[in-house]
Amino acid sequence: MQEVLTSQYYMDLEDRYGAHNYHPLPVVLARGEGVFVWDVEGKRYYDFLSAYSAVNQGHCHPRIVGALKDQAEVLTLTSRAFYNNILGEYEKYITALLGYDKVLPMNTGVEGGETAIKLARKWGYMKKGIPENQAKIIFVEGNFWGRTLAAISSSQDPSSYKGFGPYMPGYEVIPYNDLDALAEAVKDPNVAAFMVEPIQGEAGVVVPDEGYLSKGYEICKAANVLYIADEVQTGLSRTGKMLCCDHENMKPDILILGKALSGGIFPVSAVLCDDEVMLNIKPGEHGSTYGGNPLACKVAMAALQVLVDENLSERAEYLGQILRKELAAIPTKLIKTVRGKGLLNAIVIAGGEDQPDGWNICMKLRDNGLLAKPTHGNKIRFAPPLTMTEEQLMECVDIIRKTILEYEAAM
Ligand code: IF1
Repeated sequence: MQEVLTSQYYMDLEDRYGAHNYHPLPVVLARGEGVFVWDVEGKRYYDFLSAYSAVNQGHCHPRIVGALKDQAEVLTLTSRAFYNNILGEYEKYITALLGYDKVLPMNTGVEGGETAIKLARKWGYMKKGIPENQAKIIFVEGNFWGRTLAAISSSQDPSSYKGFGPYMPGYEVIPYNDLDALAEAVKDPNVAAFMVEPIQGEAGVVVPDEGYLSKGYEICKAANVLYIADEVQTGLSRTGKMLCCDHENMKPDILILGKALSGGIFPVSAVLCDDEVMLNIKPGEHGSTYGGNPLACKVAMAALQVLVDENLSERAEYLGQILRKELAAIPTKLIKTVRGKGLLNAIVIAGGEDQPDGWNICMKLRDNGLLAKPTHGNKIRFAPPLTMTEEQLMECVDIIRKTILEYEAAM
C-alpha cells in the first residue's frame, strides 16, 4: 500500500538517512512563493526567517528563477580554466553597483570569509610588511561567519568550536561594540585586518552603537589595518540600505556578500575590494570550481536588480520601523527587548538563554501560521522577505501578538 507522504514520513527519512547536524523546527516545507511557504499537508505559513536572510527577494522570485532557467539551458559551468561571456559582465555590474575596483566570486558565505582573510593576510605581507606567517586578524566576541575550521577558530560558542581543534593561529578576539578595545588591538604592527558583522546576526541581532562602524573604520585606517565587513547576513537591503555599512556612510576595505546575492536560488558569494588589496593574489593562488560560474552570475545579476527595481531597501526600512513599534507595544512581560534595523529584527525573551520559551514560542507561532527560529535560546529572529506588504506585515504582527499573549496566559 502506498505510504501516505506525511510530514512525519519526511522527518523520519531525514532522521534515518541524514546527518544529525541540525535540530529543525518540526515542519516539512514543500513550496515557497514570495513571503509564503507551504508544508506537505498544504498548510500555509508566513516565512519570518527568510532562510537566514537568503530570501530577501521572496521565495522563487520569477525574475531570478527566469534568469536561472534561461541560462541553465545555454551554459552553466566552464570552470575558470577558460573565459566565458557572462562572468565579466557580472563583475562589471556588481563592482559598479557597490563601488569597488574588483570582485572575487565564490559560492558560500564562509568561503567569502576565508577569501577575505586570505586577501588581508596577503596584503599584510606584500604591502604592510608583516613578517611571513605572523599576520593577525582581529575578530569580535559573538562573531559567526560559518562552519569551516578557520571560521570556528574565531568563535566563543562551544557548539561551534568544541571537539574540532586544533584551531587557526593568528587570531585575536575583542569585545563587540568597543572602540577602545579595537584601538588597543590595532597597535600591534602585525595586525592585517579587523573582521566584523555590522549587526551580529547569529548572536541574536546585536546592533552596535551609532558610530561604531565609521569610527572603527577610522581607527583601522589610522593603524594601516584593513576593515573587513561581513555583510553576508546584513547586506543586500536587509537592514534598510543596500549595505548595512551605508547607514554610517562607511565603505569597508573588504566587503563579503552571500545569501541573498542569489535570492535563495543556490549558493553565490562575493568578496569586493580595490586593486591595492585584490591584486596581491596572483593567478593560481585562490579559486573554486564553481566560483563565478555563468549560471551563478546570471542569477546574482537578477537578484541584485530585483533589490534595486523593487526598492527593497526602502521597503525594509519602512516596514522595519512599523514592526519594531508594533512588537514593542505588545502588552507582555515576556518580551524583554525588541531590536534590529530594517527587516533584520529580534525579540529577547525574558529569562536566561537556557530556558525553553524561545523554542516553545516558535512552536506556537508555527501552529498559528508563522515560521521563525530561536537563536541562543531566548532570542527569536524576525526577518521576513523584504517583498512583504504592509497589510501582510500587520497580519504577522497580529499572529505574533496573539501567540505571545496566549503563551504568557498559559504559563
Ligand atoms: C547554518 C547561523 C545565521 C553568516 C554570516 C557568514 C556566514 C553566515 C554573518 C556563512 C551564515 C547561516 C549559517 C547557517 C544558519 C545561518 C546562521 F544561525 F548559523 F548563524 F544566519 F545566523 N557570515 N549563517 O550569518 O555563510 O557559509 O552558511 O553560506 O550554519 O546553519 P554560509
